Amino acid sequence: MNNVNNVTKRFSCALLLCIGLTGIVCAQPKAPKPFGPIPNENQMRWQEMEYYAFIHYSTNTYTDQEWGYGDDDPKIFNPDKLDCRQWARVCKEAGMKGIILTAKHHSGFCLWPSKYTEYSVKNSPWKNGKGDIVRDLANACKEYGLKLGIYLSPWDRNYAGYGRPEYITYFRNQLRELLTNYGDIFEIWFDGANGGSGYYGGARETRKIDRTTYYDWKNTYQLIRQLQPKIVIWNDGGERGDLRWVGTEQGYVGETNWSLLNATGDVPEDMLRHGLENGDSWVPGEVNTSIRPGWFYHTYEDSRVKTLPQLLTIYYSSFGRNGTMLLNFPIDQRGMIHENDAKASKELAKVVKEAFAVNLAEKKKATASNVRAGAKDFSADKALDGNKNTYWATDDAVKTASLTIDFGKPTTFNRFLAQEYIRLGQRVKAFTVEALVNGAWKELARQTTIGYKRILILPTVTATQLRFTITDTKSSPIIANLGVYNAPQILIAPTITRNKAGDVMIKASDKESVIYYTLDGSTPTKASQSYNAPIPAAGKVTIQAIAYDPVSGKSSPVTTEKFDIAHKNWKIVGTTDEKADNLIDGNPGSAWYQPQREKMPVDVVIDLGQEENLAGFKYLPDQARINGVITTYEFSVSPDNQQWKLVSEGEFSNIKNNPLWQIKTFNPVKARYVRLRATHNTQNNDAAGYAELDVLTN
Ligand code: FUL
Repeated sequence: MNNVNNVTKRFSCALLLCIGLTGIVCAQPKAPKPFGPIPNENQMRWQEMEYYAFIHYSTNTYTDQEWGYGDDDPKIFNPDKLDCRQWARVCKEAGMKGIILTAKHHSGFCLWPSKYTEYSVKNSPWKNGKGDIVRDLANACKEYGLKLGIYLSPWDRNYAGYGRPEYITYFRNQLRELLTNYGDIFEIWFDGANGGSGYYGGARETRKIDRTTYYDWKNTYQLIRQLQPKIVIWNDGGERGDLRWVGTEQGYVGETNWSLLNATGDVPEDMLRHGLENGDSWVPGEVNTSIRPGWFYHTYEDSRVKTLPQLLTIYYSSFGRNGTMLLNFPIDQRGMIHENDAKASKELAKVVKEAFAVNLAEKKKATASNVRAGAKDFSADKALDGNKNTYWATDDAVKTASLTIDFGKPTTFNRFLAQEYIRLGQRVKAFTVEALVNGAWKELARQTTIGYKRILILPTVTATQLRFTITDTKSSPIIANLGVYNAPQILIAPTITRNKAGDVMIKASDKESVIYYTLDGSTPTKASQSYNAPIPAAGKVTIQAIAYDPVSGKSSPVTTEKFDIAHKNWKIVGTTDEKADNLIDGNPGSAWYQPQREKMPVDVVIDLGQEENLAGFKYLPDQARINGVITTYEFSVSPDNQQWKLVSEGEFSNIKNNPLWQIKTFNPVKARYVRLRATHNTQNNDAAGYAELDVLTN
């Protein structure tokens, strides 16, 4: 019936057009009008890039830090194999479209020989001070057909005048250098970390600024747009840019994701995550995350590179949810992207290519409950023609509509992709996906927004038809593209934990696979020991495990966990709260908070039960909540819980945005008691919380 309607409409349109040509008055082509805010050309070009790289590289790479203080000698910046062409090659092979480089991170060290400071590559031994990494990368990007973006930290912990008006002149001079000397820049990135302790030309003090006013962003933006009219501005600071942060560095944006915000006013975390349905401006989300736990390179993270399933999850949770994916590579001390990172990103590209190789819906028979009347063809098959500039549109008054794809034969699939024609606004508020299985409709998904691109992971089904129904929309829906795919199954690496008693538990994420493990450092295979019950492992131990699917013969990536001494005889001193054991129970999912009456500084003391040869400690903040996250600390040890010796103090850099394991090492010392003193937290109040606290022994 729908088909008949479509044919009749198309026929009458053609007829009207013909009459029009012969001179009789006829209806003009009736294309839908834009609804609400729409992207500008720069935002559109950026959105279509979908996937691009971040590169973090600075003096931090040579000091094992996440945030340089601004006082490190430029001489430590001495790579022996720095190769921007290798960076570009890896990014190209990963399927990325551009690279954003930390030209200057918070330490103030510049990767280009800025005229305005001595704190740059020009005073490093690399190329005898004659090098320019921004230049080398701009050239490499050109060679590999990639776009170049720049991260210029507004916070500068080296510059003597930071916090005073003179710094704004300095900052703009640097912007001018970067935006005039290196060709087209597609994106400029202004991080939100602003003001705090630093070297500041030797003053070594804490400088506070008001990030909404200090940088006079309005005039800075004007300068940027004048120098680079095609740029998009990312700003997590005081002034709304063209793009927004999604409120987390863990690699996801909300399932409901509007590309809208209001031009002014506060943006709480929840709004960063989901956008604002009725916002007055187009401010789409960019999902930034690192391929490793940290943004900068640390050798101890060589085994912590995100696994394929983790990267795939990020893929589906970023541009599968109307965002773009900005994946970071930390450059290692040689000046290269580490081979583990290159391998992981290449694997992701391969799997994504396989998953989306065949669109099972392309050019299949499509029927719609409503097709817009007009001279142009807005019929259902425009959503299946593989052309993102044509679309299925309905009459203006339509609030619900469905499009049915007839595969012509039973077809197996597990992915659904939809794209709105966002040049005319983001409209769809809710939709469902159903499959016709053995003659009955079965609901596979009930979801909210679509936007530029939405991809759903569905349970695998075999069906003859798929029905996509828009159940609610701000204005009549306009769908540019639909896709249906059958992605190969990917086995997820198991998780390994050890409880307080010293028993190791290994868990697969599915029920079908078998777990194999090793304790001797060798790579597990299906010939290794199979896991059936907790493994007693009280001392230092390295466990590696895989999940193996006997049906396909496929294995998951390997999970490696290194455990130090067991916590069996450990006790939290000075509290009767049983929950305090949560911080030494080996379960990152449980946490303990100091009682409310405690004021900073707040101590936690552990009795290790016997003297140990200590060489470091590890702190993991609560993974479920954002309060009680310690930022500065003092760590002391004692033989008797009386005489204390301070062995490490400092900051847990970037812990607010990236609340991961914080690892600190110190010169080996023998002791039975350890004390972590929290001196500040991310919220500047007295809360101190811990998911885990652990020690490293020599
Ligand atoms: C954060 C910074 O403080 C980190 O060091 C990193 O550059 C990340 C991309 O943004 O907020």
